Amino acid sequence: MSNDFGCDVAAQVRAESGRPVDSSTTMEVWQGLSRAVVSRVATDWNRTTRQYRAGRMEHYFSAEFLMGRALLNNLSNLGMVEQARSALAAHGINLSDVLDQEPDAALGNGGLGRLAACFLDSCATLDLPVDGYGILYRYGLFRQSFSDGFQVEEPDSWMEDEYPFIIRREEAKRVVHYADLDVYAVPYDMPITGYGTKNVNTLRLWKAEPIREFDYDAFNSQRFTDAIVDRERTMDISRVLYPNDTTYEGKVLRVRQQYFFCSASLQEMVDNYVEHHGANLNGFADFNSIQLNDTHPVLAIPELMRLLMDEHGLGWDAAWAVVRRTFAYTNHTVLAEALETWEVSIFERLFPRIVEIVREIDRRFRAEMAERGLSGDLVEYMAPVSGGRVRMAWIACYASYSINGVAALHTEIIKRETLKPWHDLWPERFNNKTNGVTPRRWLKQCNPRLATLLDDVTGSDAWVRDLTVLGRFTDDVPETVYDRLTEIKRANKVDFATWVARREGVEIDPEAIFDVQIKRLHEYKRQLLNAFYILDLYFRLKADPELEVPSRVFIFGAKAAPGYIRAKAVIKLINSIAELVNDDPAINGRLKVVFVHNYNVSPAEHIIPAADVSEQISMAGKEASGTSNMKFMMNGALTLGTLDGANVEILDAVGDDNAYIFGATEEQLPGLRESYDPVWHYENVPGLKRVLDALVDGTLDDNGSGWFADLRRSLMEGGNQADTYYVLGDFESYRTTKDAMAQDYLDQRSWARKAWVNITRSGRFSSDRTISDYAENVWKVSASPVK
Ligand code: 26W
Repeated sequence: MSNDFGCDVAAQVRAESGRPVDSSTTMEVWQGLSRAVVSRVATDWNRTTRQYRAGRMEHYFSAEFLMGRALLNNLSNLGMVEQARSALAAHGINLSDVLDQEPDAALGNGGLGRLAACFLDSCATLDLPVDGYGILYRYGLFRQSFSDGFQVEEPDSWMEDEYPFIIRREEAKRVVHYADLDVYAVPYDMPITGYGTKNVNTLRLWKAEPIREFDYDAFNSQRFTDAIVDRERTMDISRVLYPNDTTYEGKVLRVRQQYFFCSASLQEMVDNYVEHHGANLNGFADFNSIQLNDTHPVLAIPELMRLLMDEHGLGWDAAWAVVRRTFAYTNHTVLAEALETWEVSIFERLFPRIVEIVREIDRRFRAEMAERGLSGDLVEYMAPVSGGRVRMAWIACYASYSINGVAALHTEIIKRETLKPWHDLWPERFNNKTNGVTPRRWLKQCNPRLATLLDDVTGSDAWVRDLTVLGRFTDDVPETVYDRLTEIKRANKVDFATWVARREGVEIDPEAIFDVQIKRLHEYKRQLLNAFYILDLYFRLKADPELEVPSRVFIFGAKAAPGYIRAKAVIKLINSIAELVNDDPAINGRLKVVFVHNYNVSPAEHIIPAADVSEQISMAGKEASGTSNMKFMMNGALTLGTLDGANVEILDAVGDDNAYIFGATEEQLPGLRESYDPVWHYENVPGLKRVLDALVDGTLDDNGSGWFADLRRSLMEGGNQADTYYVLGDFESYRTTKDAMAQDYLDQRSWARKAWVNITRSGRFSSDRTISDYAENVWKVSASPVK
């Protein structure tokens, strides 16, 4: 290996494998290269940490960080991709083969966890003193495979081999106390590099470990199981990520997890405060603020009260004054079934002191509201504790100085409905922070061809740190740019076709329209609507083989929560449609359906650059923001969507001519629902009857599960209560719009222009914009570049 870095890498690989590089496995090369990268950032990381700790900091508390792969991200941020490539090439090793060895760190369910990861990237890039805090799950989100088209889940042991990007900090461990158990919280730190900066931020993930290795007495008395029970109970705490997004379950282990990382993180923050600013904790909020990523970390509120009062001698009022200036809360969903409330009895069993504090918060809240003259009913509705349950969102609203939604429409809905009484009381606490995504991972790294075009058109790579730069190049670009854009998309589609053939065993034609829906499987996201369109198009083609429609490839990626049967039924349905359509000789490849199994961050990096159509088709009012919509836009896919979440703002950015909007609006829906008759739609909307009947007439096989009949029933039975998410109601509008979109695709030049508008107007959906807004208006932190 020729250069310095090459020598580092070779040394690390040899240390890893005990063999020369040429005789090491690709996995060992990945390990060695990754270690060489960590070694490169060590000094800057340490400097950044020390500098941040002396000043004001923001702390991002999140039960989920969906980080994906780290190696390419770090190489790219450090400007070392080419060095790495040539270092490996000297040994005849291909960099991309090595990158492919890396497991995804899937410590999140979906949007909320990936948002946290994009935010960390932006904070580091903007030199902001922000650290992330979460849990080092031994098992990330389950691995998904299909058996007869049914989803099968397996554990995701992503760290079983060594993982060089996370460093154990033995010396910084803390004790977390439960009524029935004391455990160690051991921090594992991940360096978060930024693009083109020396700052290296930290993601601190806590792992639960037993204080006593095991009970030696029990072991000696031959009671082997007894000897290890407590040990296993402790390890359980950080063992596995709960795979439920959007549906709340009051599992004891989940609340243990939540308290675990909140307590450990706060202990560290308080100790750091004392070290730098002395033992008087009244000034804590001058140097610290905490963003609560949904309600999962809300236990931090009573826990900070406890630390301030019980361990640092503050009285209630002084402690509450600190708390009120420390926390900011982000809401990520309006779905009622996602609101976390815990039985008081669970709290009592785990942490009696926290219950005392929560009850006192409740008592004072009630007194305060009575004094303000609120009605008894309203006070009861808003109370932190009521009907034997603790309500996490209410505690968050009461204690936080800032409450935000994640897209303009979403923020309006939480002000008007979900959190209305809180908005009535304290409108000044509410603000919007429309989500964003990092253009480093979601453009530069995943779509290098497009990145080169943008470098060429704009004359530099400044857009990587300031995506709004692209906005200056929307108009008046030479026509050749559109030709290059078309070629790039085409090349990405060819690459993707190869990837899909290898991974899923399906042949797809790069000439076809690649139409993509990738997100968690949920009824409100309406993958079913998409499936119905495909089935309908199939029947139309069967009925009229001469029908002139552009070839399509429909691509899905989605995991269903293991207990969410109806979501699993949709997966089975799409797989059944794929089986029906893909091999039908009469269709002759004009329609293909691919369900990419085990959808995750790195598959997304292959899929998105190859997409033509971005499906964002949730029932209006239900998708808080969406973030894949932004990733697609950045990569030149056009949105086919409802006026929901951030789609509204995407439409505003690109204009009516450059997006395809359909369906009932959030405003119209309540009126429409009053007289909604799904059966009328079934009988009268062209195509619907044929599609719905195919669920039960033997056209599609659900292997005797009865799931397809249940899907059909859920849409048709129960009067205007049926079809909660208005699938049949929006079908006609969806079909018309999607048909028109496909026709438009045939004019490749005009399509490329639309794609170009989308790319160049995506600047406001960079997470850098979101984070700058949080930093300035909520966190009050400013850039702190290390020298
Ligand atoms: C209690 C179980 C549970 C777990 C996770 C309830 C709710 C959640 C999350 C709030 C679900 C989630 O990921 N929400 C998504 O957040 C994204 C980032 O803000 C948004 O873009 C998505 O629209 C929203 O669904």
